[in-house]
Amino acid sequence: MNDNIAQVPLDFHRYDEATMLARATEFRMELARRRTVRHFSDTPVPFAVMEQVVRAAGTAPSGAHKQPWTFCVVGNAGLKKQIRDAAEAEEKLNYHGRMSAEWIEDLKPFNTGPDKPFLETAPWLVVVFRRPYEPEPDGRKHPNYYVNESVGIATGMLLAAAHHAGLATLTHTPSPMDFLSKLLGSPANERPFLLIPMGLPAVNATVPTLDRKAVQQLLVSYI
Ligand code: IYR
Repeated sequence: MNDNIAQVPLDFHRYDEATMLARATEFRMELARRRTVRHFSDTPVPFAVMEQVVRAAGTAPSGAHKQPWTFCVVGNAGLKKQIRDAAEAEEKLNYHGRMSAEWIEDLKPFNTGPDKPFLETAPWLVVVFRRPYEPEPDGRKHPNYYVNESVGIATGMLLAAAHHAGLATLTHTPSPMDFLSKLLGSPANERPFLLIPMGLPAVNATVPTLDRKAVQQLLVSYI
């Protein structure tokens, strides 16, 4: 045991087996209703909700508990427009040459393209940053560990928290994403990881029919 750091009693809820199964099933069914949404309403969502959702993401485990993430929540209309313009400029190059024919073909069911109106329509854009290192006071770079894994887990928790709160999300990957660092003035040790519009779906929002892997396809068990 580590005797340098004070230990405290674990706050843990124990359930009987029936309750455990009921809770696991209920949560799975709630998550199963989450869909990536590409048509947003401009209905405002209180910042207080965003704060709770980001705090939920911040409970994620991370390498050596370095918490190598920053969540930038953008609601300012002017900034959203600048982000949209810059993202669309990159996406034009992607869709008209940088992406393979195979990739374009794989995206057909999702009706994506270089136009990204949701970057202005959604009330909030959450820019997730990964922090590969922390600057030391003497200017040295102190590395973080398992940064992609940690930020990936935190982002999954962010999406689940948003869904639970009744917010739709889109995991958007404009590429390359350097423009976000410039527009948001982020420090050198923050690198954009994902751009996630959040808000309510447009009233007429549709989503493509898609199958999820059946349990037999995604679960391998040795019991
Ligand atoms: N970044 C582009 C292309 C794109 C790529 C994948 I993989 C997607 O699942 C969806 C889109 C865009 O955002 O349009």
